[in-house]
Amino acid sequence: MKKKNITHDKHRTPPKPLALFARGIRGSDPIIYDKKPQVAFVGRSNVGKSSTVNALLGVRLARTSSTPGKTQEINFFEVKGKGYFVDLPGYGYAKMSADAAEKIRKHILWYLAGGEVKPKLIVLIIDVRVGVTDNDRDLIAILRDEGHPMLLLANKIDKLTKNERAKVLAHLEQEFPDIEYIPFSATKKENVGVVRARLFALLGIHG
Ligand SMILES: Nc1nc2c(ncn2[C@@H]2O[C@H](COP(=O)(O)OP(=O)(O)OP(=O)(O)O)[C@@H](O)[C@H]2O)c(=O)[nH]1
Ligand SMILES: [Mg+2]
Repeated sequence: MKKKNITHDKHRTPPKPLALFARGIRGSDPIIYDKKPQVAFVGRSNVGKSSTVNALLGVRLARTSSTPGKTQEINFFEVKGKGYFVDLPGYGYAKMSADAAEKIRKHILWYLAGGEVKPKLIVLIIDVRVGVTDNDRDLIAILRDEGHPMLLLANKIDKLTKNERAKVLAHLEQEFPDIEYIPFSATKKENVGVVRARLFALLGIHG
């Protein structure tokens, strides 16, 4: 029987992973002053922020759950050593106590609007079955005031019929004529490639 030559493989340096979990933070941390560019994912709880991060990276790094409130920390995922995808906790979860909701709101605003960092882009995600909520509107107003670039992802578009889809998108267009929106599905991968190319370019990753 022919012997397999495994010595060659043993000495090869392993390929660098596309992305890795760098850190989860709950307050100030040196990682936010890192010079590498950041793209942040925000939105109501359960809209699919962590699922979107995973779909874009092509690996299940961010923890997801059908129960709202899964992500508690601000999670930094390093992409190709060039920059970070930042997965934030969700707001607006009805069953959360007022105190807990306020704490999360402050935490999100500290990161997004505290002036400590300026992400290259804030990806605001909505669940198309729920639509834009008042919490989303409040956040959009704050981000607009601070001059943050925003991209709206209309996630879970796979759940809508053709007619519903057209209506939801027309509604977004009407309410936010100045914000770009993209119909999206993290689970069915709709527009994942397009969004990935856009965000990777912002992190300085090409091809
Ligand atoms: N049908 C459908 N379900 C999705 C999609 N994206 C996410 N989900 C589901 O929505 C649920 C919530 O997803 P997560 O990614 O955990 O949501 P999140 O916004 O990170 O939630 P929090 O961390 O609690 O703020 C999970 O059950 C996902 O499988 C999508 O595009 N289509
Ligand atoms: Mg999450």
